[in-house]
Amino acid sequence: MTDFPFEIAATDGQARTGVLKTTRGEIRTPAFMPVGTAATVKALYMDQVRDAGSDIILGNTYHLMLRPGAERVKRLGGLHAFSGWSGPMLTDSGGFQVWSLANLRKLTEDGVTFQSHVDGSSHALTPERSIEIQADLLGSDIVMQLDECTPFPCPKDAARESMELSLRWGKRSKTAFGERDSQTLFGIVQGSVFEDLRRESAERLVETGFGGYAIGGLAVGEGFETMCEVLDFTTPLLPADRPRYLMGVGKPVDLVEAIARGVDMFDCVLPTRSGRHGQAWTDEGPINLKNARFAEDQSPLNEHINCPASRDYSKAYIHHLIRCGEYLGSMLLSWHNIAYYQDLMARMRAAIANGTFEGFRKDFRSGLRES
Ligand code: PRF
Repeated sequence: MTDFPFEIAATDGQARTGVLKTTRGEIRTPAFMPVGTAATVKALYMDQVRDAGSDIILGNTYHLMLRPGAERVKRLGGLHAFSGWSGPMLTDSGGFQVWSLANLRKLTEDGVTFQSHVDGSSHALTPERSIEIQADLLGSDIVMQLDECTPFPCPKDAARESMELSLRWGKRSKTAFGERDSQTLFGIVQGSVFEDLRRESAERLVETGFGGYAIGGLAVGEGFETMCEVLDFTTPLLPADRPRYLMGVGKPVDLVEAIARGVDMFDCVLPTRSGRHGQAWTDEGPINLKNARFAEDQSPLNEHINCPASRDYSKAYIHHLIRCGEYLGSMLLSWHNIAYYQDLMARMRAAIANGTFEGFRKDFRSGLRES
C-alpha cells in the first residue's frame, strides 16, 4: 500500500500542521473536507468549493452505489471526471450511511444487506465490495475500510463485539485493497466511549497497518465533553507520523478542540446543510438569516473572508432570498459557510505554525456567544 507522504511542518502542544501529498494534489492539514454525497457538494460549483480553500472533498459509497450506480460511474470515467472535481477525494465506506438511511438492514459477519431508501431495492455491502466500489469503480484517492459505527449509548459487551467486527472488516479491507501506487486505505478506530476498547482497536489497527487512521463512532449523541474526553485518550494511541481523521465532525468549536487534541482531518455536512436551512456560521456562532433583525442589515456576512458570498452581499438581501425560498439564498449561505470553515482552518494552521494556537483557541472559545 502507498502511504501518501505526510509532512508535519510544525506542532504546537498536541496540534499539528503540515501537508498530506496525494497523487492528485496536496492537502494542507488540519483539513476540512466538504461533503459531496451524490457527486456534488450541494448547491455549489466545484470551482467555488476549490476557490473557497478546499483541498479535498468527500464522496459516499452508499449514495453512489444506489444512484447512479458504481459501475455506471466507472463507465463514465470515474468520480473525478464525472463530477468535475480533479483534486483529491476521500470516500466513506457506506456502513455508516446504511445505518442512518437504509431500511431492513441486516448485519452478518460477511457484511450488511439493506434496502435502498430510494426505491426499496435490495443491496449487499461487504468489506471487499466497498473497496471495489471506492478504489476500482469510483476511483477515490483515500479509501475507508467498511466498519460498524457503534451506536450511543451502547453496553460495553456490545461495543466490544462491534469494535472487533470492525477490526476483522479492517483486515479484510486491507487484503482486498492489496498493493496500489496512487491510492491509500484508512482504518477506523471504534470502541464507543470506553478507553480500553479504543486502545485495543487502535493498537490492532496499527498492527494491521493503514495509510491513515480515522476515529469513528463519535458525534453520535455522546455530547461535546464526552467527545473531547474520548479524543483525549484516543489520539495519543495513533501513530504520530500518519494522518488522523475525525469522521463526521463538526461545529467550528468541535474542530478547534479536536485539533488541539491532534486531529488532522474532518468532514461534516453542517456548513452546507445549515446553509440550505438559512444559517450562516460566524466566530460568534451560527446566525439565522431568516430572523427579522437582518431585514435591513446592510453589512456583509464577513468582509474579511475572500469569498463573494461572504463579502459582496448584504445580510438584508440574503434574508430576503431566504424568506422567499429562493435557491440563491441557499447557494450563497452554503458558499459562505464553506469559505468560513476553510478560513477557520487556515487561521488554525497559521496559529499552529506560529506557535500561537493556545491563544487562538482561548480567544475563539471566549468569542462564542453563550448557547
Ligand atoms: N464510520 C464511518 N463513517 C462515519 C462515521 C463512522 O463511525 C461517523 C461517526 N461520526 C461519521 N461518518 N465509516
